[in-house]
Amino acid sequence: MNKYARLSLIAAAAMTLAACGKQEQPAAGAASAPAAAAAGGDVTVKIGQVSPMSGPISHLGKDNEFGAKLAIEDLNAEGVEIGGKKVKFELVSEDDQGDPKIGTQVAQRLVDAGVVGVVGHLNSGTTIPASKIYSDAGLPQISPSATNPDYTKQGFKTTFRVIANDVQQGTALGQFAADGLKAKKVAIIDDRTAYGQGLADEFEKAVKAKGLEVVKREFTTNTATDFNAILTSIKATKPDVIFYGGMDAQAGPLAKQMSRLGIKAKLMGGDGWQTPEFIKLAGEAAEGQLSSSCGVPRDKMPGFAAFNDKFKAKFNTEVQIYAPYEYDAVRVLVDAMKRAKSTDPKVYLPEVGKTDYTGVTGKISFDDKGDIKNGAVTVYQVKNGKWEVVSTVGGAPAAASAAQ
Ligand code: ABU
Repeated sequence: MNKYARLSLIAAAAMTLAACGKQEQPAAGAASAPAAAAAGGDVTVKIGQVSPMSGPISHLGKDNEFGAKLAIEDLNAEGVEIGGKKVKFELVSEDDQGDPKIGTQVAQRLVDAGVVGVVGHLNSGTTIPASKIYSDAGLPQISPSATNPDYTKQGFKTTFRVIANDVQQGTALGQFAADGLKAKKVAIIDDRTAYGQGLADEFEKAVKAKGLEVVKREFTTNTATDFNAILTSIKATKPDVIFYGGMDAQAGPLAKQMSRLGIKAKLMGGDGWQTPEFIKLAGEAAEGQLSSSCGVPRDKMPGFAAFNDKFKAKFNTEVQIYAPYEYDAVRVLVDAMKRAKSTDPKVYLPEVGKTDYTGVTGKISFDDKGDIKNGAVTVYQVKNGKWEVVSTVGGAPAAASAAQ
């Protein structure tokens, strides 16, 4: 084939592509979506989501992914127009296994895949290292669940979260241990992750500020299942409260083993185990235990009832914890694209910081670091096999009452 014949073939191929009327959003830093749209037809825009969809907390990773899937499905059903062109959203989902190293690998994969924004990761321990990769690529990142304060303290313009952080959560829990439970002595265990250790540190500061005695500080790992040695040494110190900074996969067996050892102290912790899975894993030992979530109670969320109905119908399972926040995080990205009239991350990133959006979980706006403004923390207790609201701090009017 001569040079002119080859050129004709290339030109014909290019015309065929244009006639298809559908173009993929280019990778970050490449031509913008409106430029693609100007060539004619709809634009397909990729949004990334990352969570641990395998391993001990895969139930939470899938919960996050389901939230994102629902948001993408709703947006596509509604029909979104950005910069005068119809946009179809596509979810690119990655499993980071809750491992910081894999977290950075999949973050790079999402950048290479040409996503225009990322919702995730789930764990603080993966979210923080991955955030450098997204920042370098200029991609907005919204975590629906990572609560370690360091995530938004790095000076990146790309980091956001739609829930309260662990300074707020640890302080609320510490104050509740002192004022709500009237505890005098506490023991603290954490799983040595960025989240578990960070939250335990904040809790320790808060209880010490209230004059409580920390009788023991122990640690385990986020894959451990046997806590008997730790609990036996703690039992001798007779604490009123044992605080566990970590996830439900450990908190469930921990509660069970406390019960078997005859430990009467209340088990307390944060959002990592304020889940139906904790109750399933702990069985009868869940009764009376307390943990918090970083948000208002579900009956105070403007869109939870409708979201919950859709979620159950589509996925045939109950919401664990972060799915509604994940849903909102996807919609916050798209809301910013609409206001910027562009799906190009360079163009719409500044609009993410100016968000003023009411979603399923409530009102979302960000401070200058990317933390949610007026984030709430709600303390729950297991009563008759179900999580019941005990009190809420911030975000919504407080409704404090002491747990029994
Ligand atoms: N916020 C609890 C679970 C996720 C994390 O921060 O590691």
